[in-house]
Amino acid sequence: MRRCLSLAVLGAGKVAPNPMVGAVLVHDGRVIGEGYHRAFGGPHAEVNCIESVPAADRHLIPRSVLYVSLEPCAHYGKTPPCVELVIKEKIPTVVIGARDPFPEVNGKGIERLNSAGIDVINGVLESECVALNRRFFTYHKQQRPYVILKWAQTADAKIAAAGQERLLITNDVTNRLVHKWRSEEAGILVGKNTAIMDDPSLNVRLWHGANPTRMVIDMNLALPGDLRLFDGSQRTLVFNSLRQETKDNITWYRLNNNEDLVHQVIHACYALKIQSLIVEGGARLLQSFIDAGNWDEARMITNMALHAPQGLPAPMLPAGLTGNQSSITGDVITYYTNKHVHTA
Ligand code: AOF
Ligand code: ZN
Repeated sequence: MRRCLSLAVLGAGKVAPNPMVGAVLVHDGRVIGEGYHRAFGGPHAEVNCIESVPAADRHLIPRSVLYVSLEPCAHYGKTPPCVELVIKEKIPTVVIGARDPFPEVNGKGIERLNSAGIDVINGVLESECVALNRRFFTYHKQQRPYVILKWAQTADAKIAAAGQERLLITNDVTNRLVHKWRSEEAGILVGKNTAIMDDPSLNVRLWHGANPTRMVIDMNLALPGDLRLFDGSQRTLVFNSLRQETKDNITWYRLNNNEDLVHQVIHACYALKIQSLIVEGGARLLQSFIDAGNWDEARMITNMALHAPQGLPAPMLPAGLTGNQSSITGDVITYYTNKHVHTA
């Protein structure tokens, strides 16, 4: 199963919104086939695994054990059901990492294998298998996107200088890391003030990978149209209270002024099939996600050499949380997870 997980990860960045899945076929202690889900819309891990078995070993398939990090699918999606392939190949035993929360599968794969007389063992390295696809699991089990909060702060916990002056907190290396983070999520969100003050592009420039859908909250549509956010270069959502419309690459998405914004944004992401969200500021928007308890991870970059005594205070996580720290050329990154959130 560990090998399945290592294989699954090779699909990172290429399979979303599908999960990363790996499969290994073992005969009498020897691996005879391996595969993983390589690309969205392409063959599933099980198919690639069985196809990889050399001709000389094919006769061993009916006496082998198939390990797969996610329950084999039972539905006709972009590809036919993997359970039918397993049955056709007469594989007698299937070891599964975690049940697939996708409503079209969700236990039906296991049921189908069982009723074909195949031995099924489920839940092997389950928490690792769920953690690998935490965005996919959160989205389907909790009907909401996986939420990552990110901010950069000075040594005295300020995220901006006093006044209009722009404060560069992170260094070249941590900037790259932030772009890698962006490439890993489906959506990226900022508030109105950040959009005006920073005029951010919210794209992936310093790393290879897909751009997330960028999103801004501008309830009264007060943002100027010449911001980088509106240059049409990338799918963009404008949450507002006035307009519901899509033009070119920009969608105006109407929210209700009188209801909780965090909750509405989360709900909209679910409806739009956005499985994960990185929130990049400003402080007020980040704080409202924290106060609502609506977050899964927080990633805080601290420049230990910079101070801004009169600056804008950074968001405050709930008291008592401890994070894991790593250091990159003077910047310290602290990773927090919200313990109240369960994905399994
Ligand atoms: C598997 N093995 O390697 C993967 C699975 O549209 P499709 O046909 O690609 O189906 C996508 C769904 O299939 C996805 O939402 C998830 O439930 C499952 N993914 N299943 O047996 C795999 N990637
Ligand atoms: Zn499948």
